[in-house]
Amino acid sequence: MSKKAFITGISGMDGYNLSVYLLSLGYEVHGIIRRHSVSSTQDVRIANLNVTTYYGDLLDQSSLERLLNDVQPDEIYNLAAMSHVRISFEIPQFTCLTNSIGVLNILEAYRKVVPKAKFYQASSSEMFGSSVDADGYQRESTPMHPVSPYGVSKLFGYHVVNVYRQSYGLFCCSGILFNHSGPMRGEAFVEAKIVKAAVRIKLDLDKQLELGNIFAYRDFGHSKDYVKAMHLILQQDKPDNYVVATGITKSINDVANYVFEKLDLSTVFHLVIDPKHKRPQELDYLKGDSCKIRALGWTPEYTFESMLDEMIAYQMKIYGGKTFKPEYY
Ligand code: G4F
Repeated sequence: MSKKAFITGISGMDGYNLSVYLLSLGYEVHGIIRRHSVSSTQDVRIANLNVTTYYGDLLDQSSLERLLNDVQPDEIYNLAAMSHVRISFEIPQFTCLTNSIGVLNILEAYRKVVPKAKFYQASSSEMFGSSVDADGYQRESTPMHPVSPYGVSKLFGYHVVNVYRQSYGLFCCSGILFNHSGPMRGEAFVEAKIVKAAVRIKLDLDKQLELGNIFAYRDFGHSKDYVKAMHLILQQDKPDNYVVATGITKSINDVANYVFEKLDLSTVFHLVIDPKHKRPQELDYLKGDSCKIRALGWTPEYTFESMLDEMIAYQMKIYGGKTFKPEYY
């Protein structure tokens, strides 16, 4: 009989890529979608996948319990979140409710209804905040000092998963994922914003790109590689937490220069710095040491360059081919 997966946040980039991966492994895939008023854009990524979706919400305990009881999943992937760091400064309470209490809600539903299942929590490198080990890396043992409401909210989720593992013997784990992207990435995130703008400038559809702080460093991987890590984490004999990263760090300026040069453009003529895109407090530097998960056999297939090349090609197809798809957000 095929294994069953239950994914919160199934309509996001990782939800899409994880669904594709699990379907390729023969899983039956179920997931929840949060209802919002523009229903046409709600499941745009996953509309053509053979997955079963339901309305649900991390803040609606009753729907979580009912659906877990109906589906009886073998694996639960909690990917749902308010995932935008700058916006978490604007809606801190909603962010914390969803990313902290929401995790507690689904853990409680899991504990009560399907405690034999395995549980994956999407933890984030944003939890490290201003903390870096002396050798310039962040790893599982690095102290966490978040610098945003988002980082704090994710840290709660991370700790409560540890508490439920230790207190109740549940198979619940965190993947501490560093920035990851790909063609399905929402354009509110910087690398996707850069690629879309550069392609539009190249095609004379736009003139300039506005960015905030271009001197922050991030460790960028590809979502397709990172969803394989999520699955691998749940295939182990013992539950544990793992950093998932490439170990290579690039500034946002590096991203912009790579993308613009790839299109024979220059940031000198098209890039404008606008303080409105800056955060009240910035996380300056991320570089992950993923030795622990690499010891299980995980290794990323994409490089920084091949990931951005794929994203450029995807946007070129959308705008160059004049086949406008609904925009992701
Ligand atoms: O693309 P970003 O918004 O991603 P950020 O804040 O690193 O968060 C992402 O990665 C986390 C993992 O570390 C995830 F947990 C989280 O959900 C999300 O996927 O910003 C990246 C950097 C920041 O330093 C930001 O200040 O780019 C800088 N930046 C400069 N101009 C900009 C812009 N970011 C955005 N979104 N938009 C700009 O115009």
